[in-house]
Amino acid sequence: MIEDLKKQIFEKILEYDTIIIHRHIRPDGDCLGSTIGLREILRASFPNKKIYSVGNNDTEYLHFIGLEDQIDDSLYKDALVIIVDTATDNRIFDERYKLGKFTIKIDHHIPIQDYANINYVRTDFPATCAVICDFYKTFEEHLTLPKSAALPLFVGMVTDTGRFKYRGVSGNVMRLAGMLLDYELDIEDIYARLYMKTKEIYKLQGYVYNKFKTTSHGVSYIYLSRNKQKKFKVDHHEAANLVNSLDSIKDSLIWMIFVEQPDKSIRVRLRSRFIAIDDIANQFNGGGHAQASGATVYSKREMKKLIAIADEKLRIFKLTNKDVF
Ligand SMILES: [Mn+2]
Repeated sequence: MIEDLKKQIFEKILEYDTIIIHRHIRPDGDCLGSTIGLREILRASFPNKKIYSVGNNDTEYLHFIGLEDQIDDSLYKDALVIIVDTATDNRIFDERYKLGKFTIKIDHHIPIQDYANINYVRTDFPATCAVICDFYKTFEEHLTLPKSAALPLFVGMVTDTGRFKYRGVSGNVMRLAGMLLDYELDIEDIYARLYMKTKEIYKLQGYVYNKFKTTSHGVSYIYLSRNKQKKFKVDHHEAANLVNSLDSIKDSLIWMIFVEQPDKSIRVRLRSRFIAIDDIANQFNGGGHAQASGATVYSKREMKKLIAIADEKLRIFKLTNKDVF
């Protein structure tokens, strides 16, 4: 089945002279890494085809892996469109993917929507970049992987695996990453570029470290109002990323950040180890993964309720799991 799908995709790539790669809105490292990585493989392998990776280059910190292309609508006529790293069609950037003649989805998220003509989804891989590398390995004899592809693909693997830290990282994934490192990528340079933070974020992080609270059974949390965000000159997206600052507190198995939004609602990011919290997120207009979820509450009172539910969950968990803290 998997081998079959790969073969079908390869045949479509051979068949079309114009190939246009799309991705999701608000792209991260894996998203841009897989679009640019795939583009560079295809360009190096098929110099006579027209290959584009469509985007507006709005993610500055990732410009070092390569830039996206701005193309004319007319190119879509008779084009093959490949959409990477995108689970649902409402998240595809941009609408013009519909103008293509044939569409292929390549992804690693839980498949909730088959929006393309061929849908190739590998939830066994932790990053779409790994899916692309695996595809390359399968057709190695017919494809070329240049250094300009190795860099974006490696970056995508690093970012989507939390620097090779998540469970989805298998021996196979490490071998694929190793294949990319063999291009003599400068790993220190890459990490330095990816994990730079502004001094404003550092200051706010200091505030989070000083002011976070912990409930009696170990839920650590912090609330960041609009005023605080303004005071520290940090926007609400950046503020929400600070949830990770609370990730390794002994005896605190659940941690969360509450960030007041411009519309006054409160965005919640929930994280945990050893215990699932997606059920809590589901009760508060959210959802996600077992140990990384998001939710929204609309008042301080609702926020307290959410914290109380998490605390109670930990109380019960700790009764039966005495040695995992
Ligand atoms: Mn991804």
